Amino acid sequence: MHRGLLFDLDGVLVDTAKYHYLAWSKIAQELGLPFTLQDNERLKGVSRERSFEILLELGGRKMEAGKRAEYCARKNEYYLSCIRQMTRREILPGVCDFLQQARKKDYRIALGSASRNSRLILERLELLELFDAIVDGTAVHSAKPDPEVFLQGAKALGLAPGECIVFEDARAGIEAAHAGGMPAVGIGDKKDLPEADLCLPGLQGADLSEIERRLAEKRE
Ligand code: G16
Ligand code: MG
Repeated sequence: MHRGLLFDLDGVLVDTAKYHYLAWSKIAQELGLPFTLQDNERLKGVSRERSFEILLELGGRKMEAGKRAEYCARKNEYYLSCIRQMTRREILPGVCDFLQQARKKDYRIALGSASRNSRLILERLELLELFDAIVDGTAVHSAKPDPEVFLQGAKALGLAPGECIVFEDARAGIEAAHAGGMPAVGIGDKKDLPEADLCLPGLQGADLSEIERRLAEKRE
């Protein structure tokens, strides 16, 4: 039995990738850079600054650091204008029930996200009070696959890393969990997340006892 659950935000609790895509598309258009929905896959779980570097690489362009920071700030303004409109209807299916189930079973709950906007998003979704700790891009120096975000999450919950389970939709996040000594439940397809200890299509219908049982089986 574990005692804590660490959740990634984008792709696990809510689909913010579509808003990141809209915001980066505007920037790409302003700069005359090519950018498709397929390209956006490469930005998932990646920091804002690294995302912009990838965008520039896609168009074979270079830009000095000061200018890059300006574009990142503008992208965030576009992104925020989407986020401010979000409602609870955008919470991914099954998330609320799963968090309630976890609380009833006395698991401690933390967020482990790369986003510097995570608090605002959880507030908009009225999920903030279900979390015992928030660790996000405002507190973390090394991005996933570095385990820092999840190690800080476990620490904030007062638990050892091995007492926590990570829920992640990105390969870098699964890698981060394992590097931190935590099992990882992949949200998505096993073929996209081959390193995950087990995969679920989403949190809808997910059962914590069943997850614990499958993780224990894997350990044996
Ligand atoms: C999320 C998204 C990434 C985004 C990053 C930083 O990570 O998946 O696409 O670039 O946050 O977001 P922001 O610009 O809001 O600081 P995660 O870890 O929640 O999947
Ligand atoms: Mg994610």
